[in-house]
Amino acid sequence: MSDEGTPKDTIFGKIIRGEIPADIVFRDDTVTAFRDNSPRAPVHILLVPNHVIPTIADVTEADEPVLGHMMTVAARLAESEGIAEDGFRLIVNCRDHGGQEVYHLHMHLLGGRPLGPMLVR
Ligand code: DGP
Repeated sequence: MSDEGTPKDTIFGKIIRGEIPADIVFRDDTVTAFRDNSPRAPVHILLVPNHVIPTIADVTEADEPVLGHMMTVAARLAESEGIAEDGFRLIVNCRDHGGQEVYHLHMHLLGGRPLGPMLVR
């Protein structure tokens, strides 16, 4: 099912549909992963479900397969990017206080250097 033209459609929908360019590193029927265009670490990849879920607060039990698959894809990408052994961080920002900019659920995969404390105090 395409989200094109729905109010939920975002820039990530356009990337998933190939309407705007992105450095895509993985794609299957469920998930697309591409490099963040404003990277905060040597490796900064966004993993996005192909179908729009606006935020992690909107998930239901029906989304559990895609959410689990995103974790598996993240682990495999960490290996292929060479950051699995040293370690990495997965982040899902949610809504205003979480700093979410794009309202299409996505998980950040970050690594390639020590990432410091989880949050600035
Ligand atoms: P968040 O704050 O969690 O919603 O993160 C959104 C991220 O998306 C941010 O790190 C920058 C990235 N981003 C925004 N627009 C684009 C785009 O058009 N292409 C790519 N590759 N990344 C984008």
